[in-house]
Amino acid sequence: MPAVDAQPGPFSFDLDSTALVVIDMQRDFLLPGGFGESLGNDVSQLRRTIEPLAALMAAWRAAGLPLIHTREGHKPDLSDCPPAKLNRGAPSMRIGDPGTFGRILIQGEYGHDIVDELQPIEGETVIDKPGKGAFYATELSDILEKDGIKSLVVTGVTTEVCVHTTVREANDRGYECLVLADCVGSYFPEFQQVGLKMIAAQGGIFGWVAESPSVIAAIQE
Ligand code: C5J
Repeated sequence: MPAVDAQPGPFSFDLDSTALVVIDMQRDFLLPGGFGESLGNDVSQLRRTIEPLAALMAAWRAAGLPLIHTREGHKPDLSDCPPAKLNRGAPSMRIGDPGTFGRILIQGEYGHDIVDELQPIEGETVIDKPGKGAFYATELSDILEKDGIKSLVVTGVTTEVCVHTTVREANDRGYECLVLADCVGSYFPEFQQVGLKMIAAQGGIFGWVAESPSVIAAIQE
């Protein structure tokens, strides 16, 4: 069973029951000139994850292991977006409004899709989720159960929002979660730092935190 150096201690995982989850690496969040940047965010804080994540995904695919992508977004008629979510953010820059890359966070729009560098390949699962967590109102639980998955290697954006929510949801459902510090990103450096600390604190209250090169080495052994 491979093991990687992690906080708060080594993380061991079984290659037959571990999936890589790549959360919301979407153009609306990551592209310069897009929705994320238009809200005043520094997208370079997220874009630094692209290169290590591409390397991890290549190694993961080469090892023939399951890879699941998620995309946060809504139907064009917004019927799956509750007012409590829709009414957030700057007026005229809300979900469904026209943005640089199409209607913001709407399924089928250019901005809703995953950045070119990390596009899914044939056979990989893509989960469209209306919430922050990847389990809420999606088929993720069923897919993991069907495939006998027990552990998740969690990556993507943003650390304190959709990554954290998904890890917490996964924890409550009995999954062991390893979060990769170099493959998750926040627009806010302080949230990145504290978000990662919160996962591994108290003996790993939500899971483990490591760096992607140690996972790549472990699966190539
Ligand atoms: C946000 C996400 N930050 N994917 N979404 O609204 O974290």
